[in-house]
Amino acid sequence: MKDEKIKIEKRLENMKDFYIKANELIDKLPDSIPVASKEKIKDIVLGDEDLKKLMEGIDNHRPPRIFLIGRTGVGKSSLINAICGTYVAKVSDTKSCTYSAQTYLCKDKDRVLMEIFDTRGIAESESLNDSISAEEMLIKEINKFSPDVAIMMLNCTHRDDVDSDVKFLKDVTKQYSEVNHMRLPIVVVVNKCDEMAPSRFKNPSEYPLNKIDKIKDVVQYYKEIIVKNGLKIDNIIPVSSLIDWQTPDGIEIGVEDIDNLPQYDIDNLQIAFDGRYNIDELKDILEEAIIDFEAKMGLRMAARLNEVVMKMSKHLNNIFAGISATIALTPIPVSDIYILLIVQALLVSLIASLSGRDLSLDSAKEFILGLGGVAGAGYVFRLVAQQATKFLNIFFPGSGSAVSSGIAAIGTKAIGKAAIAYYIEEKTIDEAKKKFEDAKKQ
Ligand SMILES: Nc1nc2c(ncn2[C@@H]2O[C@H](COP(=O)(O)OP(=O)(O)OP(=O)(O)O)[C@@H](O)[C@H]2O)c(=O)[nH]1
Ligand SMILES: [Mg+2]
Repeated sequence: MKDEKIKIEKRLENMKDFYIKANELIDKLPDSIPVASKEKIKDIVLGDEDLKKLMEGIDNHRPPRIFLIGRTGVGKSSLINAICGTYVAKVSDTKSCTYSAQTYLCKDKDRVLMEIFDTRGIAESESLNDSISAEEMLIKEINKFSPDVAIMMLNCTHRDDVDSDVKFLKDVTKQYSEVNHMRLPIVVVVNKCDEMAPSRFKNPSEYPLNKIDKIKDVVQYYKEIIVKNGLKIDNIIPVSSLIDWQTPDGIEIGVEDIDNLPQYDIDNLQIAFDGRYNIDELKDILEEAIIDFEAKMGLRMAARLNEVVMKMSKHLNNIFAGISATIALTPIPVSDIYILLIVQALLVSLIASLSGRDLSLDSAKEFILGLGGVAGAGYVFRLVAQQATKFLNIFFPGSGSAVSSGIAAIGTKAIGKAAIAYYIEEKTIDEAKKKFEDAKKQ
């Protein structure tokens, strides 16, 4: 597991190294491309803010700070495990706060995955007789913690009175935006869906329709309360955090006994039964909701490292589709088609670098031309502005002499998809070609 993580991080570094080299690579392009065009490519590709941020995110990610609010036993700790996909150690933070709240770091071995501010909610706050000051104190602590997102956890099977917590969150968001000059994203999670009747169906793929309908009703019920109280939320989602754990030697163990295990067993706990429902969807929602880019990347690194390469390559593909559209709109002293090819070659090389390979721009161009069925890389080098329309017809049949930004974006995306299939998913070149054709048709 740990080796796998190191490998993934190496692949990300590899991509970043290629990106850093891109400047030089563009300079080294054949002299038939005017310097002005090379500069243009650099401006557009290397000046692209999203791309810059993506690359920076590889180094500059930080554990997201999550403010969890929910009654005792609703499954806050379980949710964190479900999101991380491992049994995460909770390391108490010394700067801990009031009796009704606690901050801790979630760690997987030596990696800090997330910072959590965990509170049982205002209704369970111990100094109810002095609730105003308790509430104020809590809000102060929350602001000090400065969360990237708040998760409000509710129970699917008992419809608790949540009015007070909803009102409390409303106060929290009000003060948060005064302090931070931005909105606190809120995601509402309705947990323990597996326990909804018929509760014998624990495997999400086997949830019968009547169970799903009942879950929907509960979500609707909570939604109405939230709306009625005027709390603005980003999203609400029903989930199950159910994971049964086993030790490396295959003995199933209840969560309440885990802390008594030898440290080795705790570090190497495995999933015996995975009853997680909607957790991937929740990760998407959280990633969407978190505004700070470094925290967003941190969540991605914490929650879906094994999917990070795929996510990154898709992200790259979207960015380059945008870049291609920009190029098609920009007057460039040499036909934009050749420029597009170079940009697309950069994309292919970056995707290949994410797979751990070093692919030169020339080889990337060969790959692209291979998709179009043009044999031989030599063709590429002879390809100059005058021949561009021939090239155009390979990729964008019948599109005439100028490429519209829409077509440029679609073409680049199709090439990116083929590169992802071939380099990341290790499909055959024929399958990659098919991806390319399908994407173009779409
Ligand atoms: N069936 C089922 N059990 C769950 C789920 N989530 C949590 N549990 C169980 O509910 C119990 C409480 O879960 P915790 O994650 O400790 O709840 P918590 O909100 O962190 O509780 P406190 O830390 O005491 O506030 C544990 O026995 C969990 O195994 C779920 O989605 N489905
Ligand atoms: Mg807990």
